[in-house]
Amino acid sequence: MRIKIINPNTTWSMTEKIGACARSVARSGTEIVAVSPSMGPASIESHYDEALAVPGLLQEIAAGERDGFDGYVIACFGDPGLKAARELARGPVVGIAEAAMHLASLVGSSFSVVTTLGRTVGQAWHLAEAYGMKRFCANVRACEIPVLELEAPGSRARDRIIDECRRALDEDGSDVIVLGCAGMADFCEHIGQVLGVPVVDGVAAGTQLIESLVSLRLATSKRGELARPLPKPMTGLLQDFALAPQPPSLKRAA
Ligand code: 2AL
Repeated sequence: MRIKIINPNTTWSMTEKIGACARSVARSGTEIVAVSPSMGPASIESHYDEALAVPGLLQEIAAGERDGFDGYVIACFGDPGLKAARELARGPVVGIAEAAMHLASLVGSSFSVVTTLGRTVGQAWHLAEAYGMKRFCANVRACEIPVLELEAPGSRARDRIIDECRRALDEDGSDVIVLGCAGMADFCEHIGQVLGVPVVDGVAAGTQLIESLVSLRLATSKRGELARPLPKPMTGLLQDFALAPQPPSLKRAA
């Protein structure tokens, strides 16, 4: 199967890291293609960044449909554009926050999310609520490391995340950690070994969930809310986003 992992920010060093993490957990027959959009913010750590990341992300979904991908992972912890992507794609689409929270809920009594900047904490709570995961979510904590600093050699990012995880386990009453940024994926194994509790990285969780959905032939239902968007004119910078009417043969299949 062919899975497209979209890092909705435009920092390709992070995209390559995400691709390597996905490949390290994917089945032997799975092809992983990791991309960033051609336009958008370098990192996503505000509602503004998130909104502006979505058009480029949707272009990548549309290109993926033309290239015949079987499923998609949106590799940013805000799960930007998830429902729009589901409308556009024939195959399944998962976001890393929903993937990580769902898997975390299966391996403990409650989880703490440890994320980047404090200003992203509200969005993580919002997603926990929207996904029905709030009752498993003991807390959302930030280590005040900007996304792009996760990769900076002198940032001591991994140790600072471990310190925050320790505080989470001590103070929140949780027994599982969810890493709140795709840029933390390469820290997951080490942090799990140091803490001795399950640590869930959404890139790995999302990759394996998509593999499961594709192999079970479970794709987004096209019966109602998540049907393909209706064709209509789009104006200005968005004119290339206008969808063509679907030929009747495809309509029946959908
Ligand atoms: C993220 C993420 O996963 N990618 C990005 O650019 N921002 N999440 C976060 N909480 O900062």
